[in-house]
Amino acid sequence: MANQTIPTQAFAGQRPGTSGLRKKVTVFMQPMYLENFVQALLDVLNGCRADGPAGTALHDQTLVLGGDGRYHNRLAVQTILKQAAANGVRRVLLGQGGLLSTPAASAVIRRRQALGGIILSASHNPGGPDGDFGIKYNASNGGPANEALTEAVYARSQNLREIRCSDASDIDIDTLGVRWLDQMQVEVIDPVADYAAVMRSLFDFDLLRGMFQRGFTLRLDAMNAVGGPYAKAILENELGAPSGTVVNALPLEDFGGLHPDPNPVNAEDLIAHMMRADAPDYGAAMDGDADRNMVLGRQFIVTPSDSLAVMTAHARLIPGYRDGLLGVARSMPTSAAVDRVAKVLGIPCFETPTGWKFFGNLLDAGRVTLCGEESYGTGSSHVREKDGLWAILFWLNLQGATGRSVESLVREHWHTYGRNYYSRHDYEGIPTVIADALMADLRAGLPGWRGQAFGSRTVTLADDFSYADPVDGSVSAHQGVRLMFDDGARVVFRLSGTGTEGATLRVYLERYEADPSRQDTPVQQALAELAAVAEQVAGIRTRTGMAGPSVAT
Ligand code: G16
Repeated sequence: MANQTIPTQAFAGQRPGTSGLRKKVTVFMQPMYLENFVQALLDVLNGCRADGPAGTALHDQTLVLGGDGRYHNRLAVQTILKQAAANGVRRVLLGQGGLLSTPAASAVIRRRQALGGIILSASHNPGGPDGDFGIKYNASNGGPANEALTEAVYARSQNLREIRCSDASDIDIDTLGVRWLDQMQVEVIDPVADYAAVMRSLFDFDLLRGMFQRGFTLRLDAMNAVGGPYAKAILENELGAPSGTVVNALPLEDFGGLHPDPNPVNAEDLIAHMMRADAPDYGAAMDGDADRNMVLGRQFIVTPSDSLAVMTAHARLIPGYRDGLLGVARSMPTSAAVDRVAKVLGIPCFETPTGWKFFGNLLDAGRVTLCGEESYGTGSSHVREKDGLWAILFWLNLQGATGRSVESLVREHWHTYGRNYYSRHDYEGIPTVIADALMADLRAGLPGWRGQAFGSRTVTLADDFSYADPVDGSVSAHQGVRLMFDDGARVVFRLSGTGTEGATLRVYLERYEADPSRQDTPVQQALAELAAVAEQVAGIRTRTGMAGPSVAT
């Protein structure tokens, strides 16, 4: 078989966002669209500059490849394999059937000491021919590539004139074992094995087995996504949870029409089960690529920010964290609930921009052990991605170790540390020009807000969040407009970096309540005043014509 050199032209807009390049499937299916991005990536990994000649750095390297199984995944895998072969990659470790959850890909990269991995996923975005597709690169630490690398790939993509691709036939990606694509070795691996080994090293599997033996009940909704096989293998096959504990467990190319985003809006079936009088003890869900999680108790929903705080407070009860935590990190829009725990524990707490990639340096430098985000993501130093099933097992282990329910763990937490009422309001599908103008006006108005009163609250800080990475010194500016008030409340505005249609404005609302007798107000009611401030400051309804947020979680 021969390597072909095929002329191409650059596509505009191939700049990776919060987590890789995400576009409509129809965009990715344009001839050469995927190929261009992959060539740009392989060129950069091969040591090329934006417009320099091809290098050879990949010739003795291993890459990991797999995705969440959404529509276009299998085709993309074959294309990428042929491009990798023609660009001199020595070996590819491929998840069987082209499947690897995002945290499992991270685990494989780390355990097998690969150069990095290509992950095919648009995460929680809907799939199918009319849905979304995505591709991202994770580096040798197992974590999302940093901005320097993604910018280099973008620059290269804009200068691309040709791609290199093998004209070999498609290979069998469904049978475990080693095969060859030209000079490149492809090893089709069990997508679960490495990941399961990591979980075994962190949690008390005997304790968990005993819980299920004694009749503990769990409903885990895998949302017809890639997490299903992982959850079945670990919970049902290894820990003895009854068959049927994991529902929607078969990964489907269109997620069975579900929106695989584990939040109270999109996981409505799980919420309905957990609100019933005969609800299971514990409920949980994962997203399209199994890196997000939502945890619930009977008639009780845990917010991601509270989840991170509770996990931090009790981490020593989990075998993998019995020596304590080095520190914790949260993204800026995530509530400050975990900050209070870190203070009591006497450990550092870092505030980073949105995007898991910002946690990588802190984890690599040994400055933090747990990380979390308001967007239903929690993780630890065991991999370099957020990890849905890990978080679900952590909460299971926590319930087993304390003998307490999810609700009682959270309520006790509020009692001890106070409650950070928290909500995110999303305004989806706004025309980009309107969203950009709204943010530009907010930024322009920043100097005038300090000292301004809104009802009983006064603004003490108004800024556009900027992050200086404490490890490598790199600065990421314009990460979100913040209004902080004298009572600790805040309103944050930013545009999503993961959408594929128009713009999504995210408004994050938070206020603190120390008094246990006032910790039971419905969340939207508790935050109504702050929502009104956000509207007053940004004029969202007038500008967008929307009567309210499309999603409030
Ligand atoms: C990605 C990132 C997360 C981020 C989330 C939302 O998650 O990895 O760090 O919090 O997007 O980002 P945005 O607010 O910009 O839409 P995932 O699960 O989509 O990969």
